[in-house]
Amino acid sequence: MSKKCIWFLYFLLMFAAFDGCGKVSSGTEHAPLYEEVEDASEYIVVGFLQVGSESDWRMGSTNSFKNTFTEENGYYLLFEDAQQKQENQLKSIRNFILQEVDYIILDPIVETGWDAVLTEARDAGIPVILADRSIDVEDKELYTCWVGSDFEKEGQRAGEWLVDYLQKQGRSDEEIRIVTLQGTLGSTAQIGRTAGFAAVLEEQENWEMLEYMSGDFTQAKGQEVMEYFLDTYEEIDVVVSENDNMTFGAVDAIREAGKTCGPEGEIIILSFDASRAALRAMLRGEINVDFECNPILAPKIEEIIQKLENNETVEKVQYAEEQYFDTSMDLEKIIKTRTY
Ligand code: GYE
Repeated sequence: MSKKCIWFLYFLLMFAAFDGCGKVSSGTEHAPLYEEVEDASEYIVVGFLQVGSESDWRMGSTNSFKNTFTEENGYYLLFEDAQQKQENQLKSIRNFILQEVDYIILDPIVETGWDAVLTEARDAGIPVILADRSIDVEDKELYTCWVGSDFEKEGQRAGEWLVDYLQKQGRSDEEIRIVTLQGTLGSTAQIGRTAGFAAVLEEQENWEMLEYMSGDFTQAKGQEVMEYFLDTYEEIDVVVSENDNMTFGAVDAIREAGKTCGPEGEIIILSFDASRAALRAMLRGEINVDFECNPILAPKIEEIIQKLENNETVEKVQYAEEQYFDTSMDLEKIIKTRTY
């Protein structure tokens, strides 16, 4: 099938997805239609399945893909925002297969449930590259490679930071009560961060994890869950929040409950992502420490695609470099260098 035909098919599929009010029924954001593309065969056509737009991290990731896979760079990017629903990603992969895209880049919302659809992609001869989160499939050949973060290391680093911080505060022998705001359950970021922190927690006799609960990586749910924690537990010493946006919600809930947090407050806050907005909140004294997670993955993936185009082999797993930030650092200077 020629690329022109593919675009025509795409046009028809999108047309079929419109409901009577002229809105896209799946609620996802769609790429430009056939008529807007002069000749797609000039480009490497990449279908990217984004998780959603739930966080600052996510916006950084979206910008990274949109700025890298440009027509100027020789790409035509089909961008799908799944609004945090795996069923939307499954549908979009099947659409990409029908359109015979050259590559599929998948940021999977959760780890399980991909075997069938990725077998379809393999049968169609379309390479699948995983970005950010990973998947749990029996046959690892169903994807070409994964570029993301070592989430378990991030969680472990958070636990080790807390051991060290409490020691410096002379609180090593105190009873430490912790709650965790988890990300989307079953996502690699949640699984890894929870497991990494738990490995350190297990070794501390005086730490108690009061409860784990998911805030789905959003500010609104983060606030709701934190309100519940504050209503339920009289004493909370530490909040582990698996992303910055849930942290913003948690900080609001703490304030509304008449409590304080951060280096000078009652509750120690550990966060993940290290977005610019969170580092600003740290400057205001609301967060103690933030473990970086790098969303700028598209340039590395573009390099991989170029290698694949030249029939070169690529590494199966590639981790992004990461660090952490706390108030002992020159945050004003660091904020200026942040890109998300
Ligand atoms: O931490 C969070 C986002 O998968 C690493 O997803 C990503 C996570 C990130 O919603 O802010």
